Parts: sequence; structure tokens; C-alpha cells
Amino acid sequence: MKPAIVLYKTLPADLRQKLDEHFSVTAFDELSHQTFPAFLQALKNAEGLIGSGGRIDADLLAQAPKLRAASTISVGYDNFDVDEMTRRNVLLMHTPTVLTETVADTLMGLMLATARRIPELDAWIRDGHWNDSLGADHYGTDVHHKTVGILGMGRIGMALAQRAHFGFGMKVLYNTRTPNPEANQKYQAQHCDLDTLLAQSDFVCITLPLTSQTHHMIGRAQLDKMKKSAILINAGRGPVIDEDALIEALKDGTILAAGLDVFEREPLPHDSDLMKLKNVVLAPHIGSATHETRYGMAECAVDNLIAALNGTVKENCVNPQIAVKN
Ligand code: 8YV
Repeated sequence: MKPAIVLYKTLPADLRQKLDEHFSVTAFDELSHQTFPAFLQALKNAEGLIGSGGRIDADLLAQAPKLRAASTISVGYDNFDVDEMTRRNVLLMHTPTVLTETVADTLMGLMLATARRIPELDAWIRDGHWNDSLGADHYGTDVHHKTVGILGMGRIGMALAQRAHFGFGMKVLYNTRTPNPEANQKYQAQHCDLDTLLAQSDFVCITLPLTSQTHHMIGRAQLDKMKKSAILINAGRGPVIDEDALIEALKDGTILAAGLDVFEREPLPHDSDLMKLKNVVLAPHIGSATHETRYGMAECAVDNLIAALNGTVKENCVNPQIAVKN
């Protein structure tokens, strides 16, 4: 008998077929209030779980007594209780490499769009204001040859540093717990403490995961240390920034602007003050959202689940210590 699994995301047809070849699949398009009772019911027999989003916490895991592996279609796994999974011998698989370049493109895109005010000026044209040559009121600021400060220098930080250094001639500063000699050597990146990075960067770019250490790492005190001309970019996780503090800093001119792909609450509430500010570029969590990369992530997650349930895990495991036991 094929192992039972629960799928909670719509997959491309060929990948769905691949799952069906290996498993008996109960599928949901996504997790919602409507689908949640049936999802819980299906979890009771499930050995595997695959999808993205949702909160997979201890209460939910308690309702999945047969679960052996979960495969998230994402690099981030802050929505999983990893300690509880490890305690229950449930493998957690993720997609750490396939989206790196695409997310770095998103970061670079947000830097350019925010600094050059592209969405704001697009709206300005559409509203019929382009009747004369452009005045200084609508000028942006340069990106090339400025200083970018990267928080986190993992795969995505490295791919951003590569673009910034080689493509835009930028000076690269970064803050991590331990220096990254490869970044220093390849991109002449300089490791520095957070305060130095905040004080010296024209662009502060967040590529960090959400953990108890990174939660609200950028709050009022940190925003006060940034240049008045600085631009803050976040494509990591929303709660790394204290969003209320950021809104105040954008309103009172503490920093110049922000480009945000992630938020404390997603979807962004329609009454968020961020929507009212002209000096913010908003993106609806598009970091990895290209056809090619989303396909690659789904394919990786399907292969990860097959490996996890077959006991052939070689990579992409968040808690590999239990793979050995399997
Ligand atoms: C995901 C992301 O696509 O991989 C991540 O961690 O944030 C995005 O790339 C997101 O989780 C939605 O599926």
C-alpha cells in the first residue's frame, strides 16, 4: 500500500502525477477555514505532508500521530515547530537552494524601484501628471557605487552581494554572527557590527530568516542609527522589522524610504498605514514568485518528500539528526 500523504497546495500537473505514483494523496488547494476540518481529518492517517504556508505547531502535530515527514515548498520554515517535530521523529524538508538567484533579483529590483521611485512615477503618469519635463521633486537617488549593508550572508545574501559588487560597483558591508571569508574574498565584502552597518549603509537589505533572535531586530533604535538618506529593503520575513516603528520612521523622515516584500501580517491588512505612504514600495511576497522558480521549488519539495519517506534523504533536511535514525 502506498503511504498516505496530505497535499495543501496546487501543484503543476506533472508533479501532482509524480506524487500520485508514490503516495495515496489527499489534496487541498490551500489551507483555509473552510478546508481546515477536512485537512485535520486527513492528517490522522498521513505519513507525509507537503505544501506551503499555514502554522504547523505542536497542537497540529498532536493530531498527526503517523506523520514521518513534512516537506515545505519554501526555504523558510518559521511556521513549523521544529523542536516538536524532532521530538516526534518527524523530518522537516525545505527548498534552500532553488530560489536563491530569484530572491536576489527581487532584492535588487526593490532597491532600484524604491531608489528610482518607479512605481510612484508610473502611477503619476497614469494619473495624467506628465505634461512637462521632470522636476527635482521627482528625482530619485543613485544605486550604483553606493554602500549596501546586508543583514545575513547566506545563499541569498551572497547572490545579492554578487549583483551589488559586480553589477553595480557597490561597496558591500554585512552583519552575521560569524564572518563569511568567501564573501570577503569574492565581493570584497566587509563584516561589521550592526551599528556600523546601519550608520554607513545607503541601502540596508534584510535577507534573514525569522527566529527568536531576529524578531524585531530592526526597531526604532536601529532606524535612528541609519542615514536620513537610507533605504531599507526587506525580503526576509516581515517580523524582522518592527513595522509600527518603521511606519513612524518613514513618516517623520528618519529614513528616506523602504522597499518591502514581506510584512508582519500577510496579506497586508487593507488599512495598513504602509499603503498611505509614497516613500514605500510594496510587493506581495514575490521573492521567489516566478514561473521557473516556483516550479523548481515544487519539484524539489516533491523529491524531498519522496526521499524522506523512502529513507534516502541526502540534502534539504532541517533536522537531519533524525534521518539517521529512520
Ligand atoms: C515562499 C518564501 O514562496 O521560500 C520562502 O521561504 O518566503 C517564499 O519563497 C513562500 O513561503 C510562499 O510559498
